Amino acid sequence: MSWTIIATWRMALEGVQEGAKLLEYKGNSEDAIEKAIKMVEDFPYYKSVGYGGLPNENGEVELDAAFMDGDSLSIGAVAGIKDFKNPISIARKLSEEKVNCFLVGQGAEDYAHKNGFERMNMLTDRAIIQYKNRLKETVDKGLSPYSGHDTVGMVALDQNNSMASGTSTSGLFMKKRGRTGDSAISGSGFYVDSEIGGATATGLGEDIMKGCSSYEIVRLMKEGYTPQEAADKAVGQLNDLLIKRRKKAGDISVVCINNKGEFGVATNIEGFSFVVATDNLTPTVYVCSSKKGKTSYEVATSEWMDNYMKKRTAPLKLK
Ligand code: SD4
Repeated sequence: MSWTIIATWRMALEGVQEGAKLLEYKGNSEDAIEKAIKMVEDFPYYKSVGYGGLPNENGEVELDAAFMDGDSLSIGAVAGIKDFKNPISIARKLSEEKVNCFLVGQGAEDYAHKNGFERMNMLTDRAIIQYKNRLKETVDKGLSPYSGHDTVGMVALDQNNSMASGTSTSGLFMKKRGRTGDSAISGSGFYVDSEIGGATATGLGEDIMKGCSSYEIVRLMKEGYTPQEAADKAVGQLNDLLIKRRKKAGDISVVCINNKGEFGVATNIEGFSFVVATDNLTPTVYVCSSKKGKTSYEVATSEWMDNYMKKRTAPLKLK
């Protein structure tokens, strides 16, 4: 029987490897998503997800996460949650609630506490250095504070044809307190329906939400487009619309799979990476480029992989 798991960015590799093992041994897609995303959240060098995530402009790490079960269409999500170790697990637990399944800020923290989730200070020394340096640059040079993003988003299909999706992010570096993007918003940052397929997005949430990109991709797959066609069409159309109406489009990248496990990917930036594993493909990192609305991708070279980790783990100094 076939299975597939796909995720945004190279940082998902170790998680996808674990998720793939589960799927290979007939584990379900929900467990695979939670396990894989937890691994990304726990790795301190990834500065845009979970522990080690970069803070908002007040120096607080506010996290967003969501979980969706493609069989029941149940959704759970948290936004702006502070001081809890694994937002994806809280989102999954919330997906079991009939109402009150999307909680923000203090309400999300109260729920997590009541349900026994582990508390943790998510602000690392490394993130503090980046915050202080950025503050200095922003004040000194008047740079826009909105930069730095790499949300992890995943979709999985298991051997019972069940699908699930999840996201986790610290959002945009130096965001306003209380700001949330697409990642916790159903249809924008993620969507999955086991009878069709699923998609997840990363990039500038403010723009992704204008196109409800994940739902749009699933809708296009339902109309008969292949995952690759659906991804290119959804990203291309939103990119063009934003340029037409607003003169500018933010970063938009998506990955998706249909319920046969075929995958697609699209981006309007250079260098978007993603990870995919199937019953026929060991977990593999690809790097994308986009020309005239068509996305192509190549297996990441070992040099690219080495540089990626070196860059993430390089010592940081206060400027
Ligand atoms: C957000 N979409 O909060 C997220 C950030 C992100 O890759 O994806 N970064 O807007």
